[in-house]
Amino acid sequence: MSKHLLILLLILLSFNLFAEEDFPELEDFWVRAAPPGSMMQAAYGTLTNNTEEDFILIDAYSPAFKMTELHKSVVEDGVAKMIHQPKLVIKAGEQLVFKPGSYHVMLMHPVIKFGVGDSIKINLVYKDGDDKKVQEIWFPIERK
Ligand SMILES: [Cu+2]
Repeated sequence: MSKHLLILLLILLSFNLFAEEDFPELEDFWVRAAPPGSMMQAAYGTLTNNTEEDFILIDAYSPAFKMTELHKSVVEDGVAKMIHQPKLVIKAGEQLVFKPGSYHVMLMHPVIKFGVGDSIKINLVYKDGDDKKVQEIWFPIERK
């Protein structure tokens, strides 16, 4: 096999590997900075599904927190509450927006110290048939 053909095959193979790891695109993602000692923080961002398949977000976890959950903030009878979301479907071509007062990734009980200017890794877990697939994202800590 010629060297050029080998390189071409490697390039094609790597494109193929990337194709298998298609995920919704995440934009404007951030974690709201919290005062020291805070037990809860939230992550926000917009997930856009530019793929041909539907995505089902079922969980999230972060090495920086003991507990992570997918939540939605709602107001019921004038009372604000957060409801655990066991499954969020992002259909092909659609978006899921995590923003204050709505969907968010709830981050509870930090295990390391961090602040504005740092980034923390959050893994988004999608259902994949009987299996799961994980999208790793580094979220910047921001004050806004
Ligand atoms: Cu919450």
